[in-house]
Parts: sequence; structure tokens; C-alpha cells
Amino acid sequence: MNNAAPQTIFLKDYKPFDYTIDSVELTFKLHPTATRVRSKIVFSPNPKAPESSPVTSPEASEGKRFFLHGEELRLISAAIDGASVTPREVAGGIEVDAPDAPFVWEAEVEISPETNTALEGLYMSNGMYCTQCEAEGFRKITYYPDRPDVMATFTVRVEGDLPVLLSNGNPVERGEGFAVWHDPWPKPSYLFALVAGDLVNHPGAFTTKSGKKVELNIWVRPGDEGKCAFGMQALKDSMKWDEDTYGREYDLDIFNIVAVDDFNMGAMENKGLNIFNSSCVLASKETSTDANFERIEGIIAHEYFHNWTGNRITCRDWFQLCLKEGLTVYRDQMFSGDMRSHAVKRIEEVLTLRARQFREDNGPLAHPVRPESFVEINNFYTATVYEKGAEIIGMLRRLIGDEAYRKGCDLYFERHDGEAVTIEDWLASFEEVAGRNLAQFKQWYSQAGTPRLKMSENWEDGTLTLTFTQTTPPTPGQSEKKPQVIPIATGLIGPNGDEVVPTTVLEMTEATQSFTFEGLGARPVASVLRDFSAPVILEREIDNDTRAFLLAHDTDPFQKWEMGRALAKDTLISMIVKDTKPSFAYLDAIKSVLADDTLDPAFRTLSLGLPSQDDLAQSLVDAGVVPDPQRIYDAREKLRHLLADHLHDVLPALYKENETGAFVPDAEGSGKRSLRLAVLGLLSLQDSGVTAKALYKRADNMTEQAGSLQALLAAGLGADELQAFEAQWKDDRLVMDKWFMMQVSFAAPDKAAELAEALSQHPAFTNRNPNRFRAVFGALTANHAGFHHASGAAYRLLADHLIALDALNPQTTARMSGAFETWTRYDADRQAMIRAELERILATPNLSRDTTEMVTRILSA
Ligand code: 0A1
Ligand code: ZN
Repeated sequence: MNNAAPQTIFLKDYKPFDYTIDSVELTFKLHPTATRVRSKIVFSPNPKAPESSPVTSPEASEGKRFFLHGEELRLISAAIDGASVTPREVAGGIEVDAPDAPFVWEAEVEISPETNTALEGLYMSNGMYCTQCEAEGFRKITYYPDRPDVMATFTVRVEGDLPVLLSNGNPVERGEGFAVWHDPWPKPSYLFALVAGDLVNHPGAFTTKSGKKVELNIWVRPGDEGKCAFGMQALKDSMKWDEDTYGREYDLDIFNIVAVDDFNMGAMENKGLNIFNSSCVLASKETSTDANFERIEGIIAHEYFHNWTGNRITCRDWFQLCLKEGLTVYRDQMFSGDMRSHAVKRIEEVLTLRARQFREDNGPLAHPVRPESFVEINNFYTATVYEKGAEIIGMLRRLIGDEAYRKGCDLYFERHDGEAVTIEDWLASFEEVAGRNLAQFKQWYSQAGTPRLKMSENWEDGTLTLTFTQTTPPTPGQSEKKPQVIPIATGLIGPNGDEVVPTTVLEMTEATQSFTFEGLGARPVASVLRDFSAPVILEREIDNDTRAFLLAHDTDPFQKWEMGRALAKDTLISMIVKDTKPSFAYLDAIKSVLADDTLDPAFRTLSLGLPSQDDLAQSLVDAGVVPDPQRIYDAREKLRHLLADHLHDVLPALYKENETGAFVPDAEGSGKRSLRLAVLGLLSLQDSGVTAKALYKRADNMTEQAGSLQALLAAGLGADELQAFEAQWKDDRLVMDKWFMMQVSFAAPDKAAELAEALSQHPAFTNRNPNRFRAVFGALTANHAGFHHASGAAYRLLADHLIALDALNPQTTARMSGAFETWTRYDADRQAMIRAELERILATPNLSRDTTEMVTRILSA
């Protein structure tokens, strides 16, 4: 693994590379354990490199020390301008003396894709060759300046005895046992891709708005052809949307997507050759749920949108990762909102933001959206960089308005096409078009932690004054926080329920600031932080009646939902802390939302959902209470039963009314199914699972099959159905992931670890496949009361499996170790058990740099 002493890289140390690259030619002779990679690269001194002395005569200089990254490569030969050279091995690569003038580098290396279990660089998955180069995987393919600010055009020849040979760009030549590809667009090495295998394609075509015809393909393993149509449509919709919304057209003759079973992340935006985790592209009604369809649509869009935000314009260095990721997430969110429902999408976004990013921002792994240092960049593909990064774009747009936002984007694309740039470059375009200084706004990129926004109200003589105070708690390495620019979208609702002041964006820039609304007849109720206009925690004095009032009358769907959520949380917290009975304000309010058929069923489902156990644990900590996971679990279960009782007269009708006809994975169908299945969850607590069992038998789609099974499992039933499910789907990897995951997710707290352990012995379990590993252990860590069971069994089990996985796949191990990030929330016994496991992981010989960094940071809490 990574034996070199871990080195910290700092943003402030950025220096351009000494050379630029004119062109790259690569030849791959594929072999499972001995692939040969030949490279021919034309380098020229970089005029922008500070220390590069002006080129005088080549004789005058001794040459320059020329460094290339390389890891796990066997060097066969190297030459400069045709003369053989012997490079020195140095940490992370090789070094050689090179001319301070243009020269040609040629090298040949040997690599072993079959034994590459880290799934980084060139590796094999089910007999297929594929690559993953972001962030720093290209250095496992050949010696190269593997950094995003070195952009070059690539010509790639792939030789191998396989029917399909793909790389980036346009096809140039194809013959017996070889294919040549040329990518005319300069790109950094992290966007390189190669795929070779026995694959079949689902073809498509798209004509761009300027009339260029583009060939589209989704490449899959034989047998999966029937699961590509939805992804293909999502791709075409994305291409059209980017033209309509951002004026961005596709720029090659061909766009290929490949589905791979073994993949560390969701998907990768390699130029013209996107590689997808098969779970993020393959879809059929029999095997995929509505949630899968929605996610697939969003990820296809995300990767496609990277073509402009990431590929044509890329990041100068990895500290700028949010430049491409925050922006591209924002773009895919807007796309999904346009395709489905903005209101529902926004609530879902906030749910994940709070569950993942707020959690991260509140613990030992907190870091700025643009970090200032890292040990292993793969550890920074985080909720903060992605989701908070997207929130920043949304705030920027809110502050400058839609028109200036679009103009700023146009200017950015025009000015920086073909460049590797920074957040400063991005913001400069908006400063220019909007004529405003964004210096304070920029703090969103550098200041970690979630701002707390306290609000108080004053009513006097027809004037409502809202006073806000912002504070951000300290985060690792940042004790002092400055006030940020916070757009607070606010509206006012009159006592009769009518909106008296429509949404206005209050722009807060000070630590404490007041805003007044004058000339009001009667005291209105303020609806604050509409559409979740900033990633902050709003704290306001508000009673349950006012919440119920806003839940009934607010015109802003996010705030309407938020009020129901606040009622639910308040109810649960007092059940946990004071053992009180649930408030009727909450139960009645939910009942009227459910019965209101003018509301979108998807919205009603979201309103019926209870805060997660993890969310409740954090709320208890915020209230100064040490969370007891079992108590949280019990209270939530109790409330589910009470809800079922309170709603029992409306449940059967809701179940019936929301039946859908033929399965269509659109917003309307999925909304109805989600409501129907949420209702089924409650019904199953009352009818011994009769309705759910009947649906399970009848279901002709995975949404209802998995949904009815989950309703049963959540009611402590479903053993027969689980068995039947396995028998039916044992040959379908992706569906079997659901089978593994569901049981662990719904296991009782005292059974979860035992079950996960048993499943890890199942013949179909393997830690070579990240999806399968996550299905079992991701589900275990998401089962809050199970993971934190007082026995500590789950902590031990997870640590055992992380230690074993680290030797194979550091990236996934490091990611999964994040499950421990909240450890200091809990009581002393649990903390001691977790600390012991973290220390045991850290003491593992040859632990990867990835996991070492993560565990060290977590332990430093
Ligand atoms: N850029 C991809 C995500 C990605 C990042 C790293 C990977 O391997 C370490 C793989 C994919 C995206 O945003 O979709
Ligand atoms: Zn991305």
C-alpha cells in the first residue's frame, strides 16, 4: 500500500508545473497481469512556472529536475528525445534531468489490472478492463504529471482481444484487435478513461441545437441491455436541458456511458466516456425502485453536466474541487427539479444536507468547502465539498438574481474555456456582471462549520422587526469565525392565513442585524428561511400552535414541511427526555396534511416521515442531553404506533386512492407510490402485515416489492418474504444488494450486529465489491440503535471488516470509517469502546494513507 510517510499538501504551496504538454500518445497492450503502457509525450517549458528561467541555449543549462508521478508501475524503458534515460525513484514517482526546452518523453511501463483491488487506475471487473483516474489514479497507469492543471490532447491506441475497446474522444480507427481514439479537447489526466470488454450497447442519438449529430451509447454486460432505456432518456434530457438552461452544447461526435459492477463511487465524468457504478445507470421496473430511477436520472445529468463544469473548464488544483463539484451538483439539482418537482426536490436536498453535511460540519471531520490542506485528496469527496458547495451556488444566485447568474456563467465559460481555474476566477465573473464585491461572500468557501442563526421578533405600531444573530461554532483548526453573508428568504402570513408580504430576500452581513416590515395592519407570522435559502441552523422561539398555523397556511412548500418536521421533532424530543405523550398539535396537523388531496402525494409522504434517529441524537446533544440510542429508538417506534392509531380511520382510503396503474417512474407515479407505501408501513403495525403481504405477492415492480417487504420488516414481520426474495433474485447483483441492505437496516437494535456478521459469511458476500460491502456495513452504520448498541458488538464488527478491507480498497475503507465521526456525542462507555476500535484500526500494520488520515482526524475530536 502507501508506505511513504504521509505528507500534508497545502493550498498555499501551489506552484504551476514546470512544463506544459503539447500532446500525449498512449498505447495499451492489454493483459490481465501484465498490461504494457507506452507513452509519448511532448513537453515544453511552462512560461507561467515562476522559477523557470528564460530558455537561453540548451547547452547553457545543466537541464532541469523533471518529476513525474508514478505508483505501482514497473518501468521497462524511458527516453528523452530518443536517448535512453534512467530515472531516479523518488517519493511518489521518478525524477530525471530534462532539457529546459521542448522535448519528447517516451516510456514503457507494465501494470497488473487483475490484482488491482483498490479500483483506482486500470483494473478489472468481471473480465472487463476499466479505469478510475480521479483524483490521482492516472499515476498508476503511467508516469505523468498527474495534476489537474496540466491539460493535454490525448491519442490512445488500445490493443486487446476483446470486442469492445473504448477511450476518450472520437473514434479514429478500428481494426482486428485494436482501436484508436483521439480526444481533441485538452484535458487533465484525471479525465482519462479506457474500457475494454465483452460488452453490448444500447444505442441512441442526439442532435445538438446547432445541428450536430451525436452518437450515444450505454455499454453493459450481455444480459443488461434491457436496463438502459431510462438512462438513455435521462442522458438526452440532460443534453437538451444544458442547451436550454446554460446554452451549453456537447462537443464530440460520440458520448459513451459504461456500466461497471465494481466501482468505489457513483460515477465518473471522463471526457466522452463516462463510467458508472452499475447501480447508478441500470434501471428496470422489475429491479429498480422509484428512488433508484430518480437517483439514476440525477447522476446521469451530473456526469453529463461535468462536460462543461469540470471538463472544458477544470480545477487548477484539488483544493478547488468544489469549483466543479458544487456547481455540478447545483446544476443537477435544478435539472431534477425541472424534471420532477422543485418543492419535493428541495425538501429531499435539505434532508440529505442535514443528515450528511451538517453532521460532518459539526464533528472532527469538519472542513471548509475549499479545504486548505489534505493528506489524501480522496478523503475530500465529501458532503461539504459537494452539497454545501452546491448551496453556495444557490445563495450566490439568490443574491445576484437569475439574470446576473446566467450572465456570470456565460462570462465564466467564455473566459476560461480550456483552462484550469480557481474559485477566485469563478467569483470574478459574477463580481463583474453583477457589479458587486463578493469578498465577504467568499468566506463561505473558507469558513467551516454550520452558522447558527438566532432570530427574535418585535411587534410595535404596525411594524414587525426581525433581529438575527449569527454565530458559527469552532471547527478543527478554526476557532475564530467571522460573520458571513446570509440570504434569508422571508415572507409574512397574516392572522387569517393570507400572505401579506411575499418572499423577500433579507441580506444579512453583520453578526447581529435587524430588518423591519412596516405598515402592517395586524401582527403577522414570519415565515423565515423559505426554500432553505442558506445552509444554516435557524433557532427561533416558536410555539407549536404557530408551527401548526404555518404548516396550514405557509405558501412556501419548504417552510410548510419544515413546520411539520419541527413539530415531530419537538414531540419526539420531549417523549425521549420527559417521557411525555405526543402532542395533539402534531398528530392533528399531520392528519390534516395527509387528508389534503390538493397537496402533492410526494409532499405528504415527506410530511409523514419522522426525523431520523441520528438527527434526534444530534438534537439531544444540542439541548445538552447525552443521547441514549435505545431510548431514541423506542420513542420513535412508540410514535409510529401512535401515529398509526391516530390515523387509522384514514389509512385504508389513502392506501386505496394512491394505487397507480401501469408503472411509470415519473414524479406523479412515484409520489403516489411513496405515499401508499408510507401508509402501508403504518397499516402493517395494525393488521399483522396482511395488506403488505398481499401487495408483496402481487407486486410487478421493485418499488412495491421492496416497499411492501420493508413495511413488513419494520413491523417485525417478513421472514418468509425475505426468503422468497432471495430465491427470486439470487442471480441479480443489484437486487441482492437490496436484500442484504434491507434486513440490516430494519434489524432490531440487539440483533443488527449479529445479523450483519452472519450476512458477511453468506456465500454472496464479498468485500471486493464496494456495493455489497456498503449494503451490509453501510446499512449497519445507518441502523443507529443497532450500530450504537450498548454491547459494542457493531463497533467491533465494523472495525474488523474495515481492517480487512483496507488491505484491498483503502478508498472505500476510509469513507466507511466516517461512521465513527459522531463518537463524542455518546456516553463514556460507548466513547471508550469506539476509541479502542479506532486505535485498533490505526495500529494495523501498513494501514493505508486514506484510512490513517480519516481515523486520525476522527480521533482528534
Ligand atoms: N467526479 C465524480 C466523483 C468521483 C470522485 C472520485 C472517484 O474516485 C476516487 C470517482 C468518482 C463525480 O462527481 O461524479
Ligand atoms: Zn461530480
